[in-house]
Amino acid sequence: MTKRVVLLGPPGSGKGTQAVGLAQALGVPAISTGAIFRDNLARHTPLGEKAEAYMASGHLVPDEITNAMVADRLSQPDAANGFILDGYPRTLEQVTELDALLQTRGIELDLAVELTLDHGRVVERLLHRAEIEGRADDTEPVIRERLAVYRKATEPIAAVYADRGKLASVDGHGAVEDVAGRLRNACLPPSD
Ligand code: B4P
Repeated sequence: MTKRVVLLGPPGSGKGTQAVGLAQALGVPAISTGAIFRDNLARHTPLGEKAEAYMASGHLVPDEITNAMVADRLSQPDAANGFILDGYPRTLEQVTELDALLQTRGIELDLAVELTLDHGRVVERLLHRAEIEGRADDTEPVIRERLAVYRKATEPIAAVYADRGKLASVDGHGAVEDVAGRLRNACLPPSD
Protein backbone atom coordinates (compact mmCIF):
# COMPACT_ATOMS: atom_id res chain seq x y z
CA MET A 1 0.00 0.00 0.00
CA THR A 2 1.14 3.55 -0.73
CA LYS A 3 2.45 5.05 2.50
CA ARG A 4 5.40 7.28 1.61
CA VAL A 5 4.39 10.07 -0.71
CA VAL A 6 5.75 13.45 -1.78
CA LEU A 7 3.38 16.10 -3.10
CA LEU A 8 4.80 18.32 -5.84
CA GLY A 9 3.21 21.25 -7.63
CA PRO A 10 3.36 25.02 -7.92
CA PRO A 11 2.47 27.26 -4.99
CA GLY A 12 -1.29 27.40 -4.71
CA SER A 13 -1.85 24.11 -6.54
CA GLY A 14 -3.53 22.68 -3.43
CA LYS A 15 -0.69 20.72 -1.82
CA GLY A 16 -1.36 21.91 1.71
CA THR A 17 -5.12 21.72 1.22
CA GLN A 18 -5.00 18.13 -0.10
CA ALA A 19 -2.18 16.74 2.06
CA VAL A 20 -4.35 16.69 5.18
CA GLY A 21 -7.19 14.59 3.69
CA LEU A 22 -4.82 12.28 1.85
CA ALA A 23 -2.83 11.70 5.04
CA GLN A 24 -6.02 10.71 6.84
CA ALA A 25 -6.94 8.32 4.03
CA LEU A 26 -3.50 6.67 4.16
CA GLY A 27 -3.20 6.74 7.97
CA VAL A 28 0.07 8.69 7.98
CA PRO A 29 1.02 12.25 9.06
CA ALA A 30 1.01 15.20 6.63
CA ILE A 31 4.31 17.02 6.96
CA SER A 32 4.38 20.50 5.41
CA THR A 33 7.75 22.24 5.39
CA GLY A 34 6.01 25.59 4.79
CA ALA A 35 3.72 25.03 7.80
CA ILE A 36 6.67 24.07 10.04
CA PHE A 37 8.50 27.23 8.98
CA ARG A 38 5.39 29.38 9.59
CA ASP A 39 4.89 27.80 13.03
CA ASN A 40 8.51 28.59 13.94
CA LEU A 41 8.11 32.10 12.62
CA ALA A 42 5.02 32.68 14.77
CA ARG A 43 6.89 31.41 17.85
CA HIS A 44 10.00 33.50 17.04
CA THR A 45 12.29 30.49 17.26
CA PRO A 46 15.84 30.66 15.83
CA LEU A 47 14.67 28.48 12.92
CA GLY A 48 11.79 30.88 12.23
CA GLU A 49 14.14 33.86 12.30
CA LYS A 50 16.49 32.18 9.83
CA ALA A 51 13.62 31.36 7.43
CA GLU A 52 11.69 34.64 7.65
CA ALA A 53 13.46 36.80 5.06
CA TYR A 54 13.59 34.01 2.47
CA MET A 55 9.89 33.26 2.82
CA ALA A 56 8.80 36.90 2.79
CA SER A 57 10.63 37.49 -0.50
CA GLY A 58 9.35 34.30 -2.14
CA HIS A 59 12.72 32.53 -2.11
CA LEU A 60 13.49 29.05 -0.89
CA VAL A 61 14.94 28.63 2.57
CA PRO A 62 18.52 27.27 2.10
CA ASP A 63 18.79 23.52 1.67
CA GLU A 64 20.97 22.92 4.74
CA ILE A 65 18.34 24.48 7.02
CA THR A 66 15.40 22.72 5.34
CA ASN A 67 17.09 19.32 5.08
CA ALA A 68 18.03 19.27 8.77
CA MET A 69 14.48 20.20 9.72
CA VAL A 70 12.98 17.42 7.58
CA ALA A 71 15.46 14.83 8.88
CA ASP A 72 14.43 15.73 12.41
CA ARG A 73 10.70 15.58 11.60
CA LEU A 74 10.95 12.24 9.81
CA SER A 75 12.76 10.74 12.80
CA GLN A 76 9.69 11.27 15.00
CA PRO A 77 7.70 8.13 15.84
CA ASP A 78 4.50 9.11 13.99
CA ALA A 79 6.41 9.10 10.68
CA ALA A 80 7.80 5.59 11.15
CA ASN A 81 4.98 3.98 9.19
CA GLY A 82 4.84 6.54 6.36
CA PHE A 83 4.24 10.22 5.56
CA ILE A 84 2.92 12.71 3.07
CA LEU A 85 5.64 15.28 2.45
CA ASP A 86 3.97 18.52 1.35
CA GLY A 87 6.39 20.99 -0.23
CA TYR A 88 9.53 18.87 0.12
CA PRO A 89 11.67 18.17 -1.84
CA ARG A 90 11.73 21.46 -3.75
CA THR A 91 15.25 21.36 -5.22
CA LEU A 92 17.32 18.61 -6.84
CA GLU A 93 19.65 18.78 -3.82
CA GLN A 94 16.68 18.09 -1.55
CA VAL A 95 15.80 15.05 -3.70
CA THR A 96 19.32 13.69 -3.17
CA GLU A 97 19.10 14.39 0.55
CA LEU A 98 15.72 12.67 0.87
CA ASP A 99 17.05 9.65 -1.06
CA ALA A 100 19.99 9.39 1.36
CA LEU A 101 17.77 9.80 4.39
CA LEU A 102 15.39 7.04 3.29
CA GLN A 103 18.27 4.79 2.25
CA THR A 104 19.85 4.94 5.72
CA ARG A 105 16.51 3.68 7.05
CA GLY A 106 16.24 0.96 4.42
CA ILE A 107 13.00 2.37 3.00
CA GLU A 108 11.92 3.83 -0.34
CA LEU A 109 9.51 6.46 -1.50
CA ASP A 110 6.33 4.89 -2.92
CA LEU A 111 5.08 7.76 -5.07
CA ALA A 112 5.60 11.38 -6.08
CA VAL A 113 2.35 13.11 -7.01
CA GLU A 114 2.44 16.28 -9.03
CA LEU A 115 -0.60 18.54 -8.71
CA THR A 116 -0.89 20.56 -11.90
CA LEU A 117 -2.51 24.00 -12.13
CA ASP A 118 -2.10 26.74 -14.71
CA HIS A 119 -0.27 29.75 -13.42
CA GLY A 120 -3.17 32.17 -13.90
CA ARG A 121 -5.23 30.09 -11.46
CA VAL A 122 -2.28 29.95 -9.05
CA VAL A 123 -2.15 33.74 -8.81
CA GLU A 124 -5.95 33.95 -8.42
CA ARG A 125 -6.02 31.39 -5.59
CA LEU A 126 -3.13 32.93 -3.69
CA LEU A 127 -4.52 36.46 -3.98
CA HIS A 128 -7.82 35.10 -2.67
CA ARG A 129 -5.97 33.46 0.27
CA ALA A 130 -4.21 36.79 0.91
CA GLU A 131 -7.61 38.39 1.52
CA ILE A 132 -8.49 35.68 4.04
CA GLU A 133 -5.20 34.87 5.81
CA GLY A 134 -2.98 37.89 5.07
CA ARG A 135 0.13 35.76 4.57
CA ALA A 136 3.22 37.94 4.00
CA ASP A 137 4.22 35.93 0.92
CA ASP A 138 0.84 36.16 -0.85
CA THR A 139 1.28 39.61 -2.43
CA GLU A 140 1.29 39.66 -6.24
CA PRO A 141 5.04 40.46 -6.71
CA VAL A 142 6.02 37.76 -4.21
CA ILE A 143 3.65 35.22 -5.80
CA ARG A 144 5.28 35.91 -9.20
CA GLU A 145 8.71 35.41 -7.63
CA ARG A 146 7.59 32.14 -6.01
CA LEU A 147 6.35 30.95 -9.41
CA ALA A 148 9.68 31.88 -11.03
CA VAL A 149 11.56 30.00 -8.29
CA TYR A 150 9.21 27.05 -8.77
CA ARG A 151 9.87 26.89 -12.53
CA LYS A 152 13.63 27.06 -12.08
CA ALA A 153 14.27 24.98 -8.96
CA THR A 154 11.28 22.69 -8.43
CA GLU A 155 9.72 21.86 -11.81
CA PRO A 156 12.72 19.70 -12.89
CA ILE A 157 12.13 17.38 -9.92
CA ALA A 158 9.09 15.75 -11.54
CA ALA A 159 11.27 14.38 -14.36
CA VAL A 160 13.56 12.69 -11.82
CA TYR A 161 10.65 10.77 -10.29
CA ALA A 162 9.18 10.08 -13.77
CA ASP A 163 12.50 8.45 -14.78
CA ARG A 164 12.19 6.20 -11.74
CA GLY A 165 8.63 5.26 -12.72
CA LYS A 166 7.30 6.86 -9.54
CA LEU A 167 5.45 9.93 -10.79
CA ALA A 168 1.70 10.41 -10.92
CA SER A 169 0.24 13.62 -12.33
CA VAL A 170 -3.05 14.85 -10.92
CA ASP A 171 -5.12 17.72 -12.34
CA GLY A 172 -5.42 20.37 -9.60
CA HIS A 173 -8.20 22.36 -11.31
CA GLY A 174 -11.75 22.22 -10.01
CA ALA A 175 -13.38 21.88 -6.61
CA VAL A 176 -11.35 20.69 -3.59
CA GLU A 177 -13.40 17.44 -3.33
CA ASP A 178 -12.90 16.66 -7.04
CA VAL A 179 -9.13 17.10 -6.75
CA ALA A 180 -9.17 14.98 -3.56
CA GLY A 181 -10.95 12.17 -5.43
CA ARG A 182 -8.40 12.20 -8.26
CA LEU A 183 -5.57 12.22 -5.72
CA ARG A 184 -7.01 9.25 -3.84
CA ASN A 185 -7.35 7.34 -7.11
CA ALA A 186 -3.68 8.00 -7.87
CA CYS A 187 -2.51 6.88 -4.41
CA LEU A 188 -5.02 4.17 -3.61
CA PRO A 189 -5.57 2.05 -6.72
CA PRO A 190 -8.54 -0.37 -6.44
CA SER A 191 -6.26 -3.28 -5.46
CA ASP A 192 -5.12 -1.44 -2.28
P1 B4P B 1 4.30 26.44 1.28
O1 B4P B 1 3.70 26.51 2.63
O2 B4P B 1 4.57 25.08 0.74
O3 B4P B 1 3.32 27.31 0.35
P2 B4P B 1 2.58 27.07 -1.03
O4 B4P B 1 3.54 26.55 -2.04
O5 B4P B 1 1.86 28.34 -1.30
O6 B4P B 1 1.54 25.95 -0.88
P3 B4P B 1 0.36 25.77 0.15
O7 B4P B 1 0.43 24.33 0.44
O8 B4P B 1 0.38 26.66 1.29
O9 B4P B 1 -0.94 26.23 -0.59
P4 B4P B 1 -2.06 25.37 -1.30
O10 B4P B 1 -1.45 25.05 -2.62
O11 B4P B 1 -2.60 24.22 -0.53
O12 B4P B 1 5.68 27.25 1.22
C1 B4P B 1 5.80 28.58 1.69
C2 B4P B 1 7.27 29.01 1.70
O13 B4P B 1 8.04 28.20 2.65
C3 B4P B 1 8.05 28.84 0.39
O14 B4P B 1 7.84 29.92 -0.50
C4 B4P B 1 9.52 28.77 0.93
O15 B4P B 1 10.05 30.03 1.24
C5 B4P B 1 9.37 27.96 2.21
N1 B4P B 1 9.58 26.52 1.96
C6 B4P B 1 8.62 25.56 2.11
N2 B4P B 1 9.13 24.35 1.79
C7 B4P B 1 10.44 24.56 1.44
C8 B4P B 1 11.48 23.70 0.97
N3 B4P B 1 11.30 22.38 0.81
N4 B4P B 1 12.70 24.24 0.70
C9 B4P B 1 12.92 25.55 0.86
N5 B4P B 1 11.97 26.41 1.27
C10 B4P B 1 10.73 25.93 1.56
O16 B4P B 1 -3.31 26.34 -1.37
C11 B4P B 1 -3.25 27.66 -1.84
C12 B4P B 1 -4.63 28.31 -1.78
O17 B4P B 1 -5.47 27.73 -2.76
C13 B4P B 1 -5.36 28.16 -0.45
O18 B4P B 1 -5.97 29.38 -0.13
C14 B4P B 1 -6.41 27.11 -0.71
O19 B4P B 1 -7.57 27.29 0.07
C15 B4P B 1 -6.72 27.35 -2.18
N6 B4P B 1 -7.14 26.13 -2.84
C16 B4P B 1 -6.59 24.90 -2.72
N7 B4P B 1 -7.24 24.02 -3.50
C17 B4P B 1 -8.25 24.73 -4.14
C18 B4P B 1 -9.25 24.39 -5.11
N8 B4P B 1 -9.39 23.14 -5.60
N9 B4P B 1 -10.07 25.38 -5.56
C19 B4P B 1 -9.92 26.64 -5.09
N10 B4P B 1 -9.00 27.03 -4.18
C20 B4P B 1 -8.16 26.08 -3.72
